[in-house]
Parts: sequence; C-alpha cells; structure tokens
Amino acid sequence: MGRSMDEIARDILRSNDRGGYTIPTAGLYPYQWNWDSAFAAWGFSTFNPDRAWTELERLFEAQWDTGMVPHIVFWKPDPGYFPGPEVWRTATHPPTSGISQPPVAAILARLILRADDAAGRERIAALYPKLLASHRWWHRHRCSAGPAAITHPWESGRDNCPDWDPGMANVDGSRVGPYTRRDTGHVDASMRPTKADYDRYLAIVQFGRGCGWDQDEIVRNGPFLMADPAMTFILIRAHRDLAAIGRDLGQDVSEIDGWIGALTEGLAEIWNADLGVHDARDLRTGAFANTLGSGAFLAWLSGDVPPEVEARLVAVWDRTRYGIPSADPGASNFEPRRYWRGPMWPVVNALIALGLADAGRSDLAERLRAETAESIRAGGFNEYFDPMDGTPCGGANFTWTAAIWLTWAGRDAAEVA
Ligand code: 9WN
Repeated sequence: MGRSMDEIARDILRSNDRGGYTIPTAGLYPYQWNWDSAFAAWGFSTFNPDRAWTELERLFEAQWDTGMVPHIVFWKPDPGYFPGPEVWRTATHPPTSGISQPPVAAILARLILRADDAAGRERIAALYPKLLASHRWWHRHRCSAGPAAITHPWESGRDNCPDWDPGMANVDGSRVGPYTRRDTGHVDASMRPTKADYDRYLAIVQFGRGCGWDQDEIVRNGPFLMADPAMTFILIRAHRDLAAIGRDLGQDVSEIDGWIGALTEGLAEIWNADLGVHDARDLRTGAFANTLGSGAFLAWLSGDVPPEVEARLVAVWDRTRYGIPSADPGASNFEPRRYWRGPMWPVVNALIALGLADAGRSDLAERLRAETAESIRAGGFNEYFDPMDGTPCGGANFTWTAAIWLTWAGRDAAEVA
C-alpha cells in the first residue's frame, strides 16, 4: 500500500529539516525563510510540538537588535541561491537579508499553543518579548504612513505580483552590474520573475546595503515604498493574536492595542473607491495599483468584510477552478503560471481561510479548503498551482504546502472546526 498524503507531508517536513530549522525546498531555497518557517512550525505542531517551538526559536535567534526578524537567515553558505549573504552584507551573525517578511509568527504561535497548551507554556513565555519587539519594529519602521508598507517586493512575500508594478516602475535597474541568477537553474524561467524584475530587486538591495541597512533612510529615500493591504491585514491579525497571548501571560498589552487602532484607521489610506476594495498604493507617488488579487482577500483576517466587498472578491475567485488567484484572471496582465502574477498559492489560501472561519464564513472557508486540497491531491506538494487547470508549479516537496496540508487542507470540515 502507498503512503498516505499525511505521511508524505510529514516526510517532506522531516526531509527539509536542517537541524532545528526547515528550508522551504531543497535546491531552489536552501536557507531559512521567515514566514515559511512559521508555517513549518504550524505543520510540525500536528505531530511534534517540541520541534514546532524549536523552529520559531531558531528563527528568532536571528532577530536583529532593532527587533526586525529578517526574511532570510543564511545559516550555512549555499551557492544554489542568489542573492546570498555576500550580496546582502548585513554584518550580522548569522548573516541574514536586510528586510523582513509577513509577521505571521504570532498568528501561528497562538494556534500551535492552542493545539497543545502544556507543551507550549514555557516556550511562548520566552518567545513573547521577542515577538513583541518584532511587532514594535513593524510599527516603528513600516507603519508611519498609516497602513503597513514594504520597502522591497520580497518583503511582501508576494514578490512579483502586479500590486508592485507602480512602485517598481520608479526603480532604476539599469546599473546593477552583472550577476547570475540561480532560481532559473532550478525552475522553468517562464514560472519566475523576469530579468527586469531581478535588476530592480537588486537595485533596491544595493540601496539598502549602501546605507548599512539604515531602515529610516530606506523608508525616507529608498527606491521602493508601497503600502500593502495584505501586510496590513496580516499585521492587524498578528497584533490581535499577540495581545491575546500577552493577556494570557498577564502582560499589559495596551501598547499593542494602540497599534491595532492605528493600523485599522490606516486602512482608509488604501481604500480604492474605484475598485471597491483595499489596494496596494505607491507611497512615493500616491498611485494605486488597481489590482484585485489574493492580497485583498486577506481582509477577512482583520475582521468582517462588508457584503458588497465580498461580492467583488468572490466574483474574482469564481473565475478560477482551483482556489484564490494571486491576481485577477480577468485582468489583461494575468499570467496563470508566473509566480505571483496569477497562480494560486495554497499557503495564502490557508491564511485567508483562517480569516473566513473566524468571520463566520465557514461555507467559503470549506470551498477554499476543498479546492486547495483537490489541487494538492492531484498535483503533489508543490510551491503553487495554476488556478485554471491545477497544474503544479515551482518547487516540489514544498515545506509550507506540506504544513498547511497537515493543519488545514487535508482535514475535512468537521476536523477543521
Ligand atoms: C525571495 C521561500 C520564499 C517565499 C516567498 C516567495 C519566494 C524568494 C525568491 O520564496 O521568494 O524571498 O527568491 O523568490 O515569493 O514568499 O517566502 O519560499
């Protein structure tokens, strides 16, 4: 008899384990990534709670003195990935990148704790001040415009989605000098960001490196600064979860409550009245991206979604066969297999479903779970999928797809509730 999907998923987590931290997938992504690791922890919590906490602890070992949790931790050199530590040059130990990634750690830590409170009591008490420092960093360095902003498309975790096109148009990528990409040696180039994207990604890194990763300077004068609805929704939800954890630990959480209030007010800055949803906005020019993709669907994470907004979102979802697309299939720039310019990402669906379930939309949450599960069952534990025909894309044996299978997609409705 063959192995069950659950067994395969657990094996993927174990085989991507590099000794306390988990890589997203062998070859393409050989280091520890910030939000991938938090999802890995959630996955581990279904069969090894101790290992789940270790994953988060390793990630926070790389936290900067400023509170920032970097987006990549370069624990061991690996020539298979570009740009590596020699490009970022952060002067930290361990070497890391110089930007962050969506702060899902508090959201997932709370779920991990809920699953096995006894196993997590001491671990969360030790982690709490570090989580608090990272949230304070987000408030201090990324939220001064009201909503949460990103200083590099990689910071959003949704690298080349159309949301960043207006900000990327301001970036001069013509002077970055020669370099060799590694991603296209692992995955078909047609599924990856373009060379023009990479030139600009590197120009933004070069600016950060040039100012010694001074975050005030990067926000003030860096080549790219965009407000991100997805990050704003995630951060509101993460603040709420952190406050709940803090209250349980007997802490005063009024500072966190203040951040939640400020961010919620900040949402008004990214309301695109023409589109009728929250939308990415270039903070240098004020221009909206005018895109409707999975970022807008994360609204459910931060609270209830009015019926007219829900109708607009669901109309986009109805254009696909397999889950929520990273960009609207009805838009002329939709590319169903090019990374974040259209594909469906199981891990993002899992986050959206958390919001849907909490908002009492278990019908939509179950539809999303079933469509995600169907694509993974048919195609394997890939990084992402073509939302129109379910073709598995990107890296195989992917950690976060295995993790969300074990915690969500592979559970039926009764278990998930
Ligand atoms: C840059 C690891 C990461 C994810 C991101 C995803 C992709 C990296 C890349 O892979 O980004 O951070 O090189 O393309 O976009 O969400 O965390 O899985």
